[in-house]
Amino acid sequence: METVLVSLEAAHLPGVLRVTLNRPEKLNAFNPSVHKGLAEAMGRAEAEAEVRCVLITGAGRGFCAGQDLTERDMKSAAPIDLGGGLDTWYNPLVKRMRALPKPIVCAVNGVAAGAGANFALACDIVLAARSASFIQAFVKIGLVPDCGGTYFLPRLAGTQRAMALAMTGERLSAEDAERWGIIWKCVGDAELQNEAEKLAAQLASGPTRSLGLIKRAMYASAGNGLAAQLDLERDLQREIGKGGDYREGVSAFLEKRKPQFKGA
Ligand code: T3D
Repeated sequence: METVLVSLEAAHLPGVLRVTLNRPEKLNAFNPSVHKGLAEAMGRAEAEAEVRCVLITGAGRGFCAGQDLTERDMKSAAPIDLGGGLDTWYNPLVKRMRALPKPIVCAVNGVAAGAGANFALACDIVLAARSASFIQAFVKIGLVPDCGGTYFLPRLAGTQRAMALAMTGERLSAEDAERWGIIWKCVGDAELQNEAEKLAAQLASGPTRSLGLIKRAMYASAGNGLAAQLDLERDLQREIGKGGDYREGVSAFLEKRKPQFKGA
């Protein structure tokens, strides 16, 4: 069984690469096969011009329960090096997601725990079903948050809330995640896939290069002062202003019609 389903449904959702974590019996926990599937999906998103948006979700009742804990050998007394797995899998994945010059939408369909929660937060726009929840489960097994959690959470929720979530491992409902600004929207369970597809389709028919540069500017702001950020905006505006989608956008406005962006 494929542990990650990847499809570019040209007819149904043009331009959207749908990526579904597919180990429902383990709440889609990460194992090497899932990581390989995600690495392949990222490769397609990076290489294929037809892909103009990525939509990530999970099969079954969970989104992702983080690292598959059955993969770890607790019987041996030898020290366990968890840094290797982060170097090989999680860290490159998060870096590639953030560097991808195309939007990534996440539809969190159920519980997102440990690295599964932070994988969701590494996406650009996160929707969640009302019954979904986010758990920084690491502390419950004596670990520290990884997969970018200590970077994303304080920036999204503030240090106090990030600290408490990480230190208690308390479950955060999708409604509270929305209220705290950790995710974009919480929607009814039955509406999640439709809402996520609608958003992904809108982004996939948008000015892709512009969306990629918006992403770059937003993420650069965490490490920049105002002067550097203003300079970056100028540089990006200079670059994007030379593209066809800007001409098309302004022309469509002046001609009172809907723009037909080509992602150029
Ligand atoms: O090791 C490294 O590489 C370091 C990196 C670490 C990154 C991390 O992500 S550490 C955090 C790992 N994740 C967790 O600690 C979460 C563990 N899971 C849970 O706490 C609960 O399952 C949930 C709160 C997520 C959901 O609870 P519930 O009651 O809805 O479901 P359940 O019954 O616990 O789980 C359903 C099945 O999925 C169950 O299998 P079974 O008994 O029906 O055969 C359960 O064992 C399995 N499952 C859930 N999470 C994991 C898992 N199997 C393996 N690994 C999991 N993480």
